[in-house]
Formats: sequence, structure tokens, C-alpha cells
Amino acid sequence: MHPQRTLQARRANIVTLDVDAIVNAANSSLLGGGGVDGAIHRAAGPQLLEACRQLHGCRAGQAKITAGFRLPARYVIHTVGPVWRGGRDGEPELLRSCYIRSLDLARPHAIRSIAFPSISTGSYGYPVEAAAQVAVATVRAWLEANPADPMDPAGPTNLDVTFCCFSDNDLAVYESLLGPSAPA
Ligand code: AR6
Repeated sequence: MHPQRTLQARRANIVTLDVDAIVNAANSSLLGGGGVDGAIHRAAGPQLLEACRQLHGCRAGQAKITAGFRLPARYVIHTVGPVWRGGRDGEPELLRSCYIRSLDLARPHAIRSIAFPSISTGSYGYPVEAAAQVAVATVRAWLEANPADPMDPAGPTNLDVTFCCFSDNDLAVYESLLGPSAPA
């Protein structure tokens, strides 16, 4: 049991969430784009682009971190999902890696709450049902492998994870995997 932890899905615009870190579904340039990437850059302001320029890009399945600037979130974790090419080109493994690499940044930055968009399921074309299965299974496995410390309930491994859905359909998909308010 990890009473300090929650794993939930909610419908929201990710830029409004008051969490320690939001995850950006970026492209490998890290220099902005459409979808959630465009929304995050607009809300964070031009300093985010300046910070991203210092990162010199990011490969699919990897993650890099910047400050959140004008966002309520202290950090933005930029990850690059796979482009869907039918599912036999390593897409599930790359998507899984996006979640793991993003979560691995939590401990060194004392992040206790993190929100993910549905990575790759917009412009990159990954079917949301398949992507949500990867997302939920990967986060659950990561939380199992990184147990909360009962001696340090405020510690960074006591991580609250939110799947931030942009549509009612996406929320229904995630909730069917999680249950309406499943504990981690
Ligand atoms: N809050 C939460 N989710 C959002 C928001 C928002 N404000 N806006 C969109 N979504 P996408 P990808 C959802 O296309 O498929 C960019 O141009 C959206 O409905 O943003 O990983 C990048 O620069 C969908 O469910 O990301 C890359 O070039 C999910 O976020 C490329 O798109 C992901 O859709 C990345 O494509």
C-alpha cells in the first residue's frame, strides 16, 4: 500500500494544472510545434523556447527537463513519442521509454506530482486505446519498482501521477483502465 500516492485520469488543459511537473509531447527539435507542445510554449512564455534551445534536441523515447517559467508547474519534462507506423516499428517500446525516462527525472528534481498528456496520440497517430494501455501499465510498473518510502512520506518517490486527457473519449479510455478513482 502506498497511501500517499494517487494515480488518476482527469480531463483538463495540461497548462492549467498545479503540479510539480507537466510532461510535454514534443518533437525531436524541442523547438515547439502544435498540439500540447504549442499550448505549453504559449502558456510558459518565450523563456521556455530559450531553455529548450540549450538542450540540443531529444531523441524519441528520451526525456529532458526545463523550468516551467510562467506555468503553474515548476518543471516541464519534454519527451518525444514515436510516430505511429502500424505498431511493428518499435512504437510500444519507445512509448514505454517516454514514460519511464520522464518518471526517472522525478527523484533528482524532488518532483512529487506529475501530469502526462496522452503522448503520441495526436499528430503522431498512435491509437489512444493502445497508447493508454502502455501508459497505464508502464506507470504502474514504475511505481511498483520505485516504492514510496514509509519513513519519508514527503519524499520524492511518493509521486502523484495524473493522466491529463483532452477529450471525453480519451478520459473514458483511461478510466476504463484505471477504474474511476483507483489508488496507485
Ligand atoms: N492539454 C492536454 N492535452 C492536450 C492539449 C492540452 N492543452 N493539447 C492537445 N492535447 P499532440 P503527439 C492532447 O498532437 O501526438 C506537436 O506538434 C491531444 O488531444 O499534441 O505526441 C509536437 O511538436 C492528444 O490527445 O502530440 C510534435 O511535432 C495528445 O495531447 C507532435 O505534435 C497528444 O497530441 C507530437 O505529436
